[in-house]
Amino acid sequence: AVECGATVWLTGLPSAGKTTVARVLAGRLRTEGRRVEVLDGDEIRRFLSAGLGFSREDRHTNVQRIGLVAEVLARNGVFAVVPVIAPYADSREAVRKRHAASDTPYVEVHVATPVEVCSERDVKGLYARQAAGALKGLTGVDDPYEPPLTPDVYLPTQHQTPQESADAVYTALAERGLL
Ligand code: GGZ
Repeated sequence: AVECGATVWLTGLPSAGKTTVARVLAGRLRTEGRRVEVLDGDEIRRFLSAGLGFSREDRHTNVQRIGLVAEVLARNGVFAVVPVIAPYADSREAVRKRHAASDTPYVEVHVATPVEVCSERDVKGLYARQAAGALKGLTGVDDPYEPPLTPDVYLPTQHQTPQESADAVYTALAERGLL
């Protein structure tokens, strides 16, 4: 029998804290002996999704590719933690459906940091570049972000520490019987 895995998808705006929460969660799961892979959007875009841009179509393709990798890992007992924007509801729904079809657990986490807080944090300087006119099509500013209407976990990170956010996800995994 294969050990239980799951895909944990952290969707949210740039600088919402997706990667930070993913790392804290991954650390806790590893400490407890779980196998974990963090599939970071940034890294994936350099390899698996090299050549894709930020059009609606390219973002959809990117999300489907990452979804497939996560599903394969999760099906084989790994916790695939995915801090990727995934701005379109239908893209996320397609990933969820593929998981359901193979009976693979899928947990959607909305890293729901308000855009004002994200642009204040601006970890990568994207909001500043957009404001300066050097970047067009920034998610949440001049490109769409369709928030999940019924996420499995909702994280208002502006009121939480990264540890508290990660713990909320961990608790949701436990409540789903995935740990
Ligand atoms: C959103 C952008 C954009 C635009 C570049 N909009 O934090 P980063 O900066 O280094 O990593 C982010 C990455 C987002 O890729 P994802 O694969 O998560 O996005 S999606 O699900 O929409 O495919 C961000 C950077 O790319 N980046 N330009 N215009 N993020």
